[in-house]
Amino acid sequence: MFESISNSLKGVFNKLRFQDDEKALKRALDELKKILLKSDVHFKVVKELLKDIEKETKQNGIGKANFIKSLENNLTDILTAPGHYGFVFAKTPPTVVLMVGLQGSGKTTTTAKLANYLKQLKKKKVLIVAADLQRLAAVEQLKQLAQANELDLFFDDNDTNPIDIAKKGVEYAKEKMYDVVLIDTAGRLAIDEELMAELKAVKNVTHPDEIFYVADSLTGQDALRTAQKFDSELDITGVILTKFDGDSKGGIALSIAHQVKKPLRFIGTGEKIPDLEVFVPDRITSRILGAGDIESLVEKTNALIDEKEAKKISKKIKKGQFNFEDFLNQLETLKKMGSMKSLLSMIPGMSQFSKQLKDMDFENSSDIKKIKAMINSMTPKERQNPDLLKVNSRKRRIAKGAGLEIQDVNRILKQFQNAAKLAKKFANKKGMPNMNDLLKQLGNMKLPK
Ligand SMILES: Nc1nc2c(ncn2[C@@H]2O[C@H](COP(=O)(O)OP(=O)(O)O)[C@@H](O)[C@H]2O)c(=O)[nH]1
Ligand SMILES: [Mg+2]
Repeated sequence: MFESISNSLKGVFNKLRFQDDEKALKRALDELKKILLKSDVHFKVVKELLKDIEKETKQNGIGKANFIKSLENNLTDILTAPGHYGFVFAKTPPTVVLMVGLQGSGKTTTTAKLANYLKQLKKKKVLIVAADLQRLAAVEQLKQLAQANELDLFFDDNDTNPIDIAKKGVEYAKEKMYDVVLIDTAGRLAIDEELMAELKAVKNVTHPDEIFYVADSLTGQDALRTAQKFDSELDITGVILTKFDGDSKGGIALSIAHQVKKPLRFIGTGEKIPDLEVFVPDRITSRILGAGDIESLVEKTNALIDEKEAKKISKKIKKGQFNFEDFLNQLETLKKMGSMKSLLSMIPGMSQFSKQLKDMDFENSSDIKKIKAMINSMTPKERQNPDLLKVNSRKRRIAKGAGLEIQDVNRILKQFQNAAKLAKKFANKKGMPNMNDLLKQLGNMKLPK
């Protein structure tokens, strides 16, 4: 995500002392310029940014703190294009959203992600309309996504006209009192007249409240040019950047906001359905500067953790009754939250770790597999009462059942005790589930490479 930009910025900041001279400022600005250009930030944006930072830093006094403050303000300014942020609902439902972009940019995946986000987090009734009839497998892909994630889908296998289907989809949504309709449209490998004509026709019959342009952030400056073209043809109302989890250099977010002057609304941070984040300019700046983004983390955690369940767990933790069954449930929740990397980058100071933990996969991590095997070999009583496991004969039986060595069992038990202890300490301080400590604890486990 923003790790590479954020890590390189540390080098820039270190070029400046608390109070410094113009020479040092110049060195820092030169370095900043190199990093921004390397991170895919458009040269016009870089030029403007450097000019403003130089001026402001000189005005406020050359030094590290003023330099960082000025960079922070200017980044946020650039990222704040006029328009809506996050998802905005129309005054009269349904809110109609057209999803447009090139083929492979992530439209279909993002449509499902957005539907899931609106359903789970905003508790809305959401309909997806399958209006991409270009690619044979497109409707099938949506059917699978919809089924796997319990999302409502409108499709018509007997109709080959996408404009018709889009229209019928919106009518159906009105009739069935949906809050939101997301229309997935066809893309092409490159912009062509036919595609634009089709999209304009879909726009004319559906009267969308929003047109989201979905861009693959890995395509760098190309994404910028295409966004401008889609905007001039269709007057888009927002941009969604996908594949921010990949080697995307991050600068494309700044370039699009600055050059297209349309707000970024969401970013896609992984292939899984929960891997979607609301784009909030100052939070993103904070992440670019390596300061983390606690608000987004809390939002994401809250969306997936059932409040009642969370309270129950907190109570148990406080009383020291946290058991293996709870532990297994917590792991399942973590799994649902999507990629570890995107979560870690939101925690202040943890962005460095995210590189190492990039491919951590809760389902397939060998340690998690061992823990699950071990818990599965326990009797229900043992799961609920970890104290029983102090008995060696029980440990031997569990090790045998799970195909583990007794050392493995001892190590995992120790980790579990530590996690429970830490959680208890934290729970007594304040309510919020103890992600930071839990992650640290998990970080002590041997993670898959
Ligand atoms: N890593 C990653 N992959 C993504 C993301 N969004 C989409 N993809 C992948 O990109 C590919 C194309 O996505 P798709 O939704 O079919 O694109 P469409 O042709 O625009 O509908 C698929 O393999 C998706 O899994 C993302 O945010 N991160
Ligand atoms: Mg598609």
